[in-house]
Amino acid sequence: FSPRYLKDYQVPDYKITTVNLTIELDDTKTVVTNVMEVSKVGVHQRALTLDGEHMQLMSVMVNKDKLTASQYQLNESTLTIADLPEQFTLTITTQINPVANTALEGLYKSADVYCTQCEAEGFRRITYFLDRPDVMAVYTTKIIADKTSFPFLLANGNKVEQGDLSNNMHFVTWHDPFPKPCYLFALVAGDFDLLEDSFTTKSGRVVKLELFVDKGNLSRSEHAMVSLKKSMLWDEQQFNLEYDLDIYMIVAVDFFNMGAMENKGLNVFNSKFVLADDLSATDDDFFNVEAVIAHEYFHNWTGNRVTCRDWFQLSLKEGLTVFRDQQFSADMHSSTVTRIKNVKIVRAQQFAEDAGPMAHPIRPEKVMEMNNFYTLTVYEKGSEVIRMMHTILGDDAFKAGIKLYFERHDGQAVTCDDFVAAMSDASNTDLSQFKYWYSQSGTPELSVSDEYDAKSNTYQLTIEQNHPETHDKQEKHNLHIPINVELITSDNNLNQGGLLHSKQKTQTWTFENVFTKPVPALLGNFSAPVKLNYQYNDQDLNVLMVNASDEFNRWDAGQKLFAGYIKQLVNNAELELPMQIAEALAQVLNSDADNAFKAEQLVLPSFDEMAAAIDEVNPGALVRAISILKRFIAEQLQSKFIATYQSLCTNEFAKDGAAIGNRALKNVCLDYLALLDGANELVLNQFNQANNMTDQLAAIKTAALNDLICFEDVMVEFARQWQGNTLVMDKWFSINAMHNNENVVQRITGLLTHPEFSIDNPNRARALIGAFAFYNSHYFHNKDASGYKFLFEQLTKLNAINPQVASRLITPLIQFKSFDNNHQQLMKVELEKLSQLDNLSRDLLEKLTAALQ
Ligand code: HT7
Ligand code: ZN
Repeated sequence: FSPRYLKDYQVPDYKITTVNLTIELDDTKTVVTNVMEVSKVGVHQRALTLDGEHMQLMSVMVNKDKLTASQYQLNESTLTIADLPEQFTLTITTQINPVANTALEGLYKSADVYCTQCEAEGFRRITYFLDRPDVMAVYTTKIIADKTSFPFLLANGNKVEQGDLSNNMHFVTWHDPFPKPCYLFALVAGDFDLLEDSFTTKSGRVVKLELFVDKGNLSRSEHAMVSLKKSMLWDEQQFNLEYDLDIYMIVAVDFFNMGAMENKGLNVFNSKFVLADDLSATDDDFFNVEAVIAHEYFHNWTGNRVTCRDWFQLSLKEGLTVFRDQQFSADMHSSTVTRIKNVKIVRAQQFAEDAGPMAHPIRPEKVMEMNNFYTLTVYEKGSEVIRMMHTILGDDAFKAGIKLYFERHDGQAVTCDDFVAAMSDASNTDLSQFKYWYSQSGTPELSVSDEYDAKSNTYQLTIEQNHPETHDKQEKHNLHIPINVELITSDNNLNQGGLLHSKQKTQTWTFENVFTKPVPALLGNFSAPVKLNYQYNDQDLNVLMVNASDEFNRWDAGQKLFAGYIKQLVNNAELELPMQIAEALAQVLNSDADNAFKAEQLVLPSFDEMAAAIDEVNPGALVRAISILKRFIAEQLQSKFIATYQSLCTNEFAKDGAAIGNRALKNVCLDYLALLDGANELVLNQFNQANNMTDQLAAIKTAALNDLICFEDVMVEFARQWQGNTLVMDKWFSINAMHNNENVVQRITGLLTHPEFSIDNPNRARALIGAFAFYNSHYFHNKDASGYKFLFEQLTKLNAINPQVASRLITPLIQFKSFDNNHQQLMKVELEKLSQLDNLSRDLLEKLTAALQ
């Protein structure tokens, strides 16, 4: 397992222009016949080396000649053929075993559905191929299978032929006219319910929309279809991008490694991001379904029409597409609340990744297992980098840049440099320093100081950039960092600020005509993915919470106020808390902001956000600090929380923005009230009265996090009500894993044998094992190491079953450096044990090597 380097990129020696696949589906002996038109790139005598693994090679033919074993070289992962002509037809037949494929990469069969997942390097498990994104071909795919079990046979592009064969078999042939890399190839075969609709594009073409779901789930697929149509319209309106094929298909499957996959014309989705109805899905579920549908749809241009030259460029498509889906969500919902959700992910999780052993730039330079680089850094920080360009250039110039990017590169496989060049050329802006964001890992830190001179009425802001060392020991440069600044005074009569461009180690900006000392609201709307240090006092933060004109800044000031006290409480649990905190929140509750925003303002920074901001965290002390602050607020504002809670209890269920905001605020009140007398009754009552999943889930979650007496009863009742509904039962497994009780490891160990649990299914594994390791910070980090040991045992199994899932779930263990020495040692013991496994997958090996070095 040796790493690959960006610097070693070379254009391929051969190109493959057409691929004709015939796939005869069978549980254990699927036969794939792959007829390719191949030609040399340039004049050379080099051999052709194709990628291929986990398959049986049946035959190789060059033009009409069948090769003997001595005419090619075959090893574990490649097939090499020498002495080839300039241009030839290569026919390769392979046999694969979809049922045995528990890794869910390539072609697999689970829950009676044949399905493929080829990104990043799964196509090489279907046939021998140049499995790299810069080899783009036109595909024709013929699928043959039993007609009764698999009435639907789907692949990319348009259906061109279908017919019956002997022995109850049938076939369908698909042709995709757009040249594509093999990672966008897809095939699905199964029996589904089908939701049909259509969309008329701005140029008047009618596109058929087809959504395939498990039988009986049609009523839960409406929201996904509506979301798709909204996405298609938004992309036309915002970016002038129109869909290109005659049909767009989405299939929801139960076994899937990630959220969804943007295969050309045939998206495959984890059913979690398709199915939603009023009773079984939360408001967050509805939001996420819409966002993921949009994300995959937007890939049709940013990813499919223009793709990546190599996998180091992954952020070219992912960062840009995340930015696009975030803008879409912001337009469909509250833009501030959407932005807050994005920022929380960056601060809590991406910052932790940047500080951990797998720190990498958004364009990594070294990769052992590509699946390990579908990271928060590539996706979320990548999106922040695109957002910064949008901030620096402005909306019009940014859109002109996107237009130029497509004019230059439609149909090509390109690099992040090509993208930035289009942005720079279209806007006439020098982005050369900005480009370091692509090559530099780590979270920059800004130290801000200021000086007010009452005599000259001037105010000076000085910003210093620091770039802490990262695990990859990269040399660091100063970056071009856009910093939104708003100067606020307590009488709110100052309207100054704007976008500062920090480019040097230290820079000072002077503001004139400032008649009272202002409070600076810095990094408005989180204008750059950085940590910021400025010595605010409580009064400053109060001024910002009330007077900042930007809602995001008001929220952020509150978060800073809370974070400051949590940090102090970590070191001194006896600290006396000032009434000002409660008063600030009382103001929030009394304000006329919308309830979704108020809810965000009331939520304290999470364990992960705080852990990313503190050195050598003692997890127990951090959990305790957060709960002390929370209890203090609950006690001080009890009557207000009760009044607000009661005012928001309604018998009617609605799904508009206001109703969603009401539920969010109500459940934040419940979360505080759960710490006080009467909690059990309140939670039980909400559970019994709930007419929607948001409220029902909030009730059981509150019972779990506060270990309320009603916990067991509500969990039994919930499971009775929802047994058989796998997506809802996943929520139940997660709540079990979050139980704030010393017996939680015993509880989840027992659940591993629950009839509805199966470690083979990634959603189940994430729901139970992942929720414990990621969200039960208290008991995962228990001093007796029982949490770490539990994770070790599950990873041992997952390593053999599904390395991709194992590799995601190891994250909380490899980030041991952010914890105190005691916990670090305990975590390392488990990592050492894992590194001794005989059959260690490349996925885990890469992470363990980085963590233990
Ligand atoms: N482009 C996709 C990334 C992906 C993936 C999806 C499903 C299963 C395995 C996968 N490996 C990589 C998803 C996306 O970003 O849209
Ligand atoms: Zn994506």
